[in-house]
Amino acid sequence: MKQRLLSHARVLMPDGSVLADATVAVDHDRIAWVGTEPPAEMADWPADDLGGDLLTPALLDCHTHLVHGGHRAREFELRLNGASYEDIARAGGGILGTVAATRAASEDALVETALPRLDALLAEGVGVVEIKSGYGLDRDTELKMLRAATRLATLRPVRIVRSFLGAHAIPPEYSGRADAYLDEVCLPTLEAAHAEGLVDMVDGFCEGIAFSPEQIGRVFDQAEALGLPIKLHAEQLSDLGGAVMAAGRGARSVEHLECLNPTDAEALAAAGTVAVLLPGAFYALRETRRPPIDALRAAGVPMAVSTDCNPGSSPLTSLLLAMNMACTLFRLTPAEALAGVTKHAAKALGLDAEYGVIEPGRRVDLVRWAVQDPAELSYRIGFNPLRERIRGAAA
Ligand code: DI6
Ligand code: FE
Repeated sequence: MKQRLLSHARVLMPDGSVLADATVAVDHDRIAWVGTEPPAEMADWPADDLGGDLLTPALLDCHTHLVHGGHRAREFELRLNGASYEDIARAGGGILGTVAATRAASEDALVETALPRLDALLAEGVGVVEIKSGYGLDRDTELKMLRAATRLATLRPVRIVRSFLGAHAIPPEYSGRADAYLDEVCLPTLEAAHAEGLVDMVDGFCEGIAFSPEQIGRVFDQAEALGLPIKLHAEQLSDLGGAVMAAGRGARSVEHLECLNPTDAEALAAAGTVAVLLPGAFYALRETRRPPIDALRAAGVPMAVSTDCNPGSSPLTSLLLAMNMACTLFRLTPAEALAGVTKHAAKALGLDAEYGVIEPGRRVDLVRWAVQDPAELSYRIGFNPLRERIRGAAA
């Protein structure tokens, strides 16, 4: 796409309002202008009439474990019969079950099995997907996961952000020796992955069943030394103070937060850290504690929404359903849910200069929906009104 006008659109504006009968001028891969009366020098650009459809930025899924081996349907049944997620993890299942399957899979197999999940996201207008490692927990498998994630961006029209999650669980060969795992495997693997250009961000799992804030702090020291941004799974199952620790270190985002103390919201706001809400995990684990949404909102913490697509706690590949769940289960407004998969998700990934709002200078990665009101994207359940994704080619 070279120079074009996308006319007669209902354009989602950065403040969440809709500009009716609007035009977006696109110039190769950048948005050139947005408004109702195109300036004279653009008036003769070829126009596509969008017929009054809603136009939003492409959606961003800012927290996924999309690349993984195997599945955990059996564990789903165990949980339905009363076992808890933590019981299963302590018995050597859970994340470690997926570690075994991911170690056994080839890089090609990881790519092949990830593609249908990626395609499900893309079909709903997702243009950017964050993908974590963390089911290898050994050097070769962590690198294999990150290489597979990198390849996905060459196979589909998507921007992939890769997060190193070596501090996800303690592998069986280091059982009871978390610090030795960090020293001997996790930290050297992060260095090797970074040297190979495979890491965009560094993540961790700060929980009673995983790593303490002090241990995560060591991973963050290494990230800082390598100049990599940080994010953290925190306060999902227990309140260890990980979210405030990460925010204090400048984390872009902290994620889950079901057990966050409401008084911690101020610290996230002060640090400009995004709260990433993952209602799919809340739903799948039949969790009853909800993230302190009112406190986060009152403090002005930007809230993102993501699928947490993973084979255990959130086998979800619909970001539209995650938006619906964020409203129904967490009481976000539909406007908050949409901001949560656009501008706030872009901020969580450090991509807010390029993605997440329709504004001059941003990338042309837009979605045309067969709806009028942006709230319709959150309110329907299991329905995909995507008409067209509009992605600009570089000059
Ligand atoms: N939190 C999650 O929701 C996923 N990882 C994590 O740290 C769950 C991963 C899994 O159960 O496989
Ligand atoms: Fe996760």
